[in-house]
Amino acid sequence: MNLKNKNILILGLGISGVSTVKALNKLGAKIIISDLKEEEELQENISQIENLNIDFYLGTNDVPLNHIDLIVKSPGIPPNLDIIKKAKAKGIEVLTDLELAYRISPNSNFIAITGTNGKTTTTTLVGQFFNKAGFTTHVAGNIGVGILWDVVNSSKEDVFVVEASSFQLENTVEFNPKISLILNITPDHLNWHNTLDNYIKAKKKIFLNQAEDEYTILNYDDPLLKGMKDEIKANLTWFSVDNKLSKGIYIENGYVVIDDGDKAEKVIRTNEIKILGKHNLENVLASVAIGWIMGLDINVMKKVLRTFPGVEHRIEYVDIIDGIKFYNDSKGTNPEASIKAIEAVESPIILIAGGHDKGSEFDNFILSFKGKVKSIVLLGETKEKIKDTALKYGFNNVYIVDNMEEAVIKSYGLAESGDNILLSPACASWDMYNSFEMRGNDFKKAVYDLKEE
Ligand code: UMA
Repeated sequence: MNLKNKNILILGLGISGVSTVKALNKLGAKIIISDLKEEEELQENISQIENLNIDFYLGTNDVPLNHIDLIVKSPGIPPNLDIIKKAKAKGIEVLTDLELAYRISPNSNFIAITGTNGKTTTTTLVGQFFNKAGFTTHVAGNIGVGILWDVVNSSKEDVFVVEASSFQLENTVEFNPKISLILNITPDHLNWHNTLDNYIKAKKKIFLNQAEDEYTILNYDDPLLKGMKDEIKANLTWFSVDNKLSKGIYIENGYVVIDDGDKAEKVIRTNEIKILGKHNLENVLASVAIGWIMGLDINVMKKVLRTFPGVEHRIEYVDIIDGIKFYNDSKGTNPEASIKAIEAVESPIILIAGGHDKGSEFDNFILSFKGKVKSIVLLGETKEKIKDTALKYGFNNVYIVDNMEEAVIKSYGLAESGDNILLSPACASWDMYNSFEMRGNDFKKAVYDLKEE
C-alpha cells in the first residue's frame, strides 16, 4: 500500500493517533490531525510528534474533507460521528490502525487476540513465550501500544502479538492474521456497538478473512464460540478447561495437556502456574495453543508459565494493612471481568465497584457474590444503578462514596483482619479517569497513603 503524498486525516491524537502519525510520516504521507481536545490538553502527545509537518484541527472534529484520501480514526471514536458519516457518503475510506497495520506490514507473523476478557493477560503471556524463544517480538494494539509505529519499524521475521479490541476490529476490511484467537464473548460496549449482535460481528472479523493455511483458536467452554464452528475456514484448534477434547489443549489430572489427536503431551502442572483463577487457566490454555501452532518448545512455555506474575491492574496484589489484603482489578471494566475477579479472590471480600455507564446490566454481577462479597462500596456514574440491582436481590450492605480515596477508607472501615478489599469496578473508568490505569494507580495510592497513616 503506497501512502506517499496521500492526504490522511487522523482522528484522535491519543496513543494510537501518535503512533499512526509517526508511522505515516515515515511513509511520506501528508498528515492532518483532528482532536476534540484543545492544544493544552494534548501537550504531552503533541510533544512526541514535534517538528513534523502536520495540519492541526484541535478542539474540533469538523475538518474539510475535500482533499482527504483516507481517514484513520482512533478505535474508540464512535462510528456515528458526523465527520465519519460525511466521509463515508463521499466514498472516503475510514479505517483503524489495525487494518492499516495489516495492509502496510511486510510481516506475515500476525497473531491477533480478542475476547471480552483476558486479552491483555494472554497477549502479554504469548509475547513472553516468543521473547523467551528468541524471536524479535512486538506486543501491540489495545494493550496500550499503538501498532503502526512498531509495524513500520519491523522486519519480515518479527512476530506481532496483537491485542485486538472490538472497536479496532469493527473498522477492518482485509485484516487477516496468521493466527486468530477469541477467548470468550459476553455483552460489553453495548452503548458503542448498539446491539450484542453488532459486538459479536465485530469480534468475528478477527477470523472472517482467514483461509485453510491459517489458524483459528476458540474456547470450547464458551457456548457462543462453540456455535461458530461452521463459520471457520482456517484450521480450528479448541481449548477447554472443563472438557477433555479428542484434539486440542485441555486440563487432565492437574496438567495442561496438548493433544494432537494421536498423542497427548503434558506441558505443566496447573498448581505450578502463578496466575490465579479459572479464567487465567483459560488464558494459559489459549496461549499454549498459540505456542504449539507456532512450533515453540514446550520447555520454553513451561519456564515462562512458572514465573509469569500476571499483569498490572488485573487482580494485582497491592498490600496488606492489619491483616486486610488489597487487590487492584481496575481492568475489570465489565460485569463478566469482575465476576471472574470475585471468583478468583478468596472470601470474605469487600468490593469497590462502579464507573462509566456502558449500558451493562448488573444482575449476574450481584448474583455472583454468593456469600463471598460481604459489602459493596460504590462510586461513579453507575453507583445508583448497581445499588438498585443489589437491593433488588436482597443484598443490602451497600455504601455510596464520591471518590476513590473515600472508597478505600470506607472499605477499610468495614473490613476485619482476614478480609480482602477488591477494586473491580465492572465498568469502564471514563466517567472519572482517562484510563483504567489511572484509576488503578489512584486506588493503589489511596492504599499506600492509608498504610502510611
Ligand atoms: N476523540 C475525538 N473525537 C471523539 C472521541 C475522541 O477527537 O469523538 C479524541 C479524544 O479526545 C482523544 C483521542 O480521540 O484524544 C482518542 O483517545 P483514546 O483514549 O480513546 O484512544 P487512544 O489513547 O488512542 O487509545 C486507543 C485505545 N482506546 C480505546 O479504544 C478507547 C486503547 O485501548 C489502546 O490501548 C490504544 O489505542 C493503543 O492501541 C484502551 C481501551 O480502553 C486500553 N480499550 C477498550 C477496552 O479494552 O475495553 C476497547
